[in-house]
Amino acid sequence: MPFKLENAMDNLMDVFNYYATRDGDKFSLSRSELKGLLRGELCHYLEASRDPRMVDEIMCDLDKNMDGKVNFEEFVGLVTRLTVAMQMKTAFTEAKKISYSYRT
Ligand SMILES: [Ca+2]
Repeated sequence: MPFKLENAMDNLMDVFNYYATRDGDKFSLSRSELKGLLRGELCHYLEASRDPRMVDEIMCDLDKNMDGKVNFEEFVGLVTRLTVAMQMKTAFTEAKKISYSYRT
């Protein structure tokens, strides 16, 4: 039986490690590593990931300890917020479908 949540956690760590080990410090994402991760992994869920000007803004937003890098904890904050937003969007879409089906 697959353990979906554990698999999701493993995937989260794998994705972070894949991009974080591209240059220097393997425990955090530099600006260019974050840019690669946003473009490579979040282009459908985060429209701003396609706009190079937004990378700096996203970086500043994520970099809570203000060291100019995004560590795993800061990265997970982004994933958490996006996951909640996607869940809410899905729930809203489903509610609209139900509401529409009552009207017809
Ligand atoms: Ca940081």
